Amino acid sequence: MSAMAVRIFAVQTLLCLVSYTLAQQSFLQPIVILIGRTAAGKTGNADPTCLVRNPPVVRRTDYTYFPGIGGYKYHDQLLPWGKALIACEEEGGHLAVINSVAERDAVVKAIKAKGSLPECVLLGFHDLYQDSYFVTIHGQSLAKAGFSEWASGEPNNRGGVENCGTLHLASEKFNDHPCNFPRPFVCEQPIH
Ligand SMILES: [Ca+2]
Ligand SMILES: [Ca+2]
Repeated sequence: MSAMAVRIFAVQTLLCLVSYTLAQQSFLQPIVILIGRTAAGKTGNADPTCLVRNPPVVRRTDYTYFPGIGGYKYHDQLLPWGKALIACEEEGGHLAVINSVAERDAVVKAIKAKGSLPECVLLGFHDLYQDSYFVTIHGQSLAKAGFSEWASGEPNNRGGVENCGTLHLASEKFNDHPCNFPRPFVCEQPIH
């Protein structure tokens, strides 16, 4: 990267940070968009709203962070899947998506740190779009997401109503579960 490119990048980053700070005040949105467009500059490789759309993640004291994997919060409150999904979004995370064996282990550790182990926790995957085609809440197949180990005999779609994903704690593997049956859940904050 040339010295000029470095300077342009520094200015873009500064403008992004300024626009992110100003974006906390909704009445400043027009100014924020203007600064964001300026931040894109001639290179055009910065999104007009840059960091406003991708604000720096603020670490929360109620999440447990695992370097290089993510941050997790175990909620022992029982909620149906759809409400758990919203609860995670409202605290700035998402219903946990397991992307590796290491991440599964991190989630289990975060749950165990809270004391007694539940039978299962709700996770961010489902087959609500198409029966038996499980996808994450980000629309990826489980294989593409990076973890697709099912507990023995699962997914079994018992009663024809098991469309939401859980982690079964005895096996530390996946199970399909009725979406409307309240269970504890784990939220994830994707931070590295
Ligand atoms: Ca994840
Ligand atoms: Ca099942």
